[in-house]
Amino acid sequence: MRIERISEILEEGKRAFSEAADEASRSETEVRLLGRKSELSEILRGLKDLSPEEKREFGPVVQGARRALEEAAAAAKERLLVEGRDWESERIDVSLPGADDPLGHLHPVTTMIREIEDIFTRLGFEIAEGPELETEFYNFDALNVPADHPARDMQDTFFVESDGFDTRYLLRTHTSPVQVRYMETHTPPFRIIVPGRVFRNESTDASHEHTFHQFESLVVGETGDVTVGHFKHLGETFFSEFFGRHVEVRLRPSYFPFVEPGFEFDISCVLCGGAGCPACKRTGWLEVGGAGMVQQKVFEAAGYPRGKYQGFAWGFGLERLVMMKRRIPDIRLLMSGDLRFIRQF
Ligand code: YSA
Repeated sequence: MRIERISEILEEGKRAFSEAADEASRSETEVRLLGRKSELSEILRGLKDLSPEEKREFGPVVQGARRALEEAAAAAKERLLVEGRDWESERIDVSLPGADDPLGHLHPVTTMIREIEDIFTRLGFEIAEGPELETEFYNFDALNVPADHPARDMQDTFFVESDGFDTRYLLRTHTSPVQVRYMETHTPPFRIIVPGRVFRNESTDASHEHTFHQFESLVVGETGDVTVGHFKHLGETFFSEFFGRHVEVRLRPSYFPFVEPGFEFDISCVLCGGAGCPACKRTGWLEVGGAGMVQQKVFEAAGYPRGKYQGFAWGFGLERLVMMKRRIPDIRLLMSGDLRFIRQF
């Protein structure tokens, strides 16, 4: 065995690996120089037949040559991988504008609920809520709307099949049932608002939806502490803040079984300032909801003693306020799911 021959194999191998132009020739070189039938493997196998002195002399040289060739083979593989990449197709133009990933945003009704909650929270109100699937008791009976009373027809109701239950379930037609639910667990004085979704079994048009939102307000204190004057003032304060301009409130006598006296609640037209325009049908006023002083029977249904407390409540249609504020001509657009509409907000 000649040391010179091992050096020759090593030199030739290093050159062959560094000159390999593609993976096929690199791999062929690897088999030829390092494979089982290669000269180097043959020499390695022959080491066992040498004398101990010769083993000591040749062993490290042959092993070293093999390691060096394996490293040269790996380096060539790495080099060919890098050279073989199609860098042109992977080029990134960092000066190009970024991809347009559209960001979602809140629905105008949600934005408005938050705005209303903000205003009332600043005025010291608490926000309460109740179930959308309601019992006939809270939606009607507790609000002094007895069974078979014509007042029950004022709101067309989606009743839910309630066989097997003691009570009849329905989709609440207004947020007023939360009044009684809240009072059952709280003692006056308190002031709350109740924003929420309500449902009515009625045909739709530009100002009527079957599913819409109301927000209720309920303020209760000891008898004599809460008056219609407070109520009118609160309405003016809220609507002026909400529309960002001075708004007048007008109360017209009306009937709701759960209040006495009851009112229709009008505000001065926010488009013409009360002068008269098509939006207010030239009256200068816009109707926004119902209101009144809470009926003692409602207090009794909540477990309060008759005559001890006094308070007012109102229920406003939220979509109609959104329509006024955002100048939306048809309520049905809000629930249409039409992105061309929603993206404007
Ligand atoms: C009255 C007195 C109180 O002490 C408390 C609350 C109330 C309001 C009562 N609960 C109620 O629901 N009255 S209402 O049937 O006249 O509805 C109130 C408001 O909801 C309406 O003024 C209107 O703005 C809105 N609304 C009613 N039906 C609607 C609707 N909005 C859109 N689509 C409908 N179908």
